[in-house]
Amino acid sequence: MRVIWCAAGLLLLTVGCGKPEVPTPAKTSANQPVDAHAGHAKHEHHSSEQKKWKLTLETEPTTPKAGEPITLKGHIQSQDGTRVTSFDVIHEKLVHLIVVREGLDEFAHLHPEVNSSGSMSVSYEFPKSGNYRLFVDFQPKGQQQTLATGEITVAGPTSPPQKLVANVSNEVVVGSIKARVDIQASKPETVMSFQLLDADGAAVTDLQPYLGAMGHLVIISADGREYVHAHPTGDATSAPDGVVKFAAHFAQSGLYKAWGQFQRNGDVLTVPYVLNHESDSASTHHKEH
Ligand SMILES: [Cu+2]
Repeated sequence: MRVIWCAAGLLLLTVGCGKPEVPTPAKTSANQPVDAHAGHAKHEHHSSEQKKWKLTLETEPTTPKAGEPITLKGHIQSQDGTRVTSFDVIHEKLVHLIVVREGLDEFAHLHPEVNSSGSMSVSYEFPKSGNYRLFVDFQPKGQQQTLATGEITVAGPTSPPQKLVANVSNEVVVGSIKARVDIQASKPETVMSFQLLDADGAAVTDLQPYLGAMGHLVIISADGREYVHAHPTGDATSAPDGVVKFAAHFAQSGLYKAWGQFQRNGDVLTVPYVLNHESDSASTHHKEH
């Protein structure tokens, strides 16, 4: 296992001897979270925040292979090398770990255990080979919510990254649920709304709070550089009409993939949606069908 530090503090963890296809090192601003307006002050990311965090990752076994369970471990250091050992709880968890494959066809939202020395540990099984990007969404005690990113290359049968394509229909079917996605792009924030319907078209009336909110929304740019963890507008603890709205600030135009997560009957439902964000247009209504 080779561990490489890039200038911008981006950790590349590569496995094996082959030269991995690695994205260019992040530019100064590239690792900064997108300003995410969440309706709660403490969840807002500020683009003025220039602090860098280093994420060191390792896996057991050292060579992660697609379809094989591994233990993923890591810790975070501030720019001066100080390890982050105490965290403020964000949405019931000390750290939220988002894992995506290059091309954004695979997504996982994990909650590693964190010990008193700040070591994170979680079991995971990478579904496919390829390059994965990891986002640790956390809040060092007494500071602002922030982000540390890393990368892992996973061995296994070749599985080239998929080209990201914007959804043409605003309806997404996930199991027995249909989600109708509506996007109101305006300044300063874009409102993304998910209307959840049963197989028979009736509104889902029994959504449960998931990690302290009626839903969670992660949005990542096609190149994996920008990350938003938005939360519902308002502080509602129920959504009797099956509608959950999120607000997010996009830094620039481009293709993004969003994953809305909701809980029903104790199960987490993940609704993926690819959108083309145009930051210049005052309103980009998604076409009906
Ligand atoms: Cu989480």
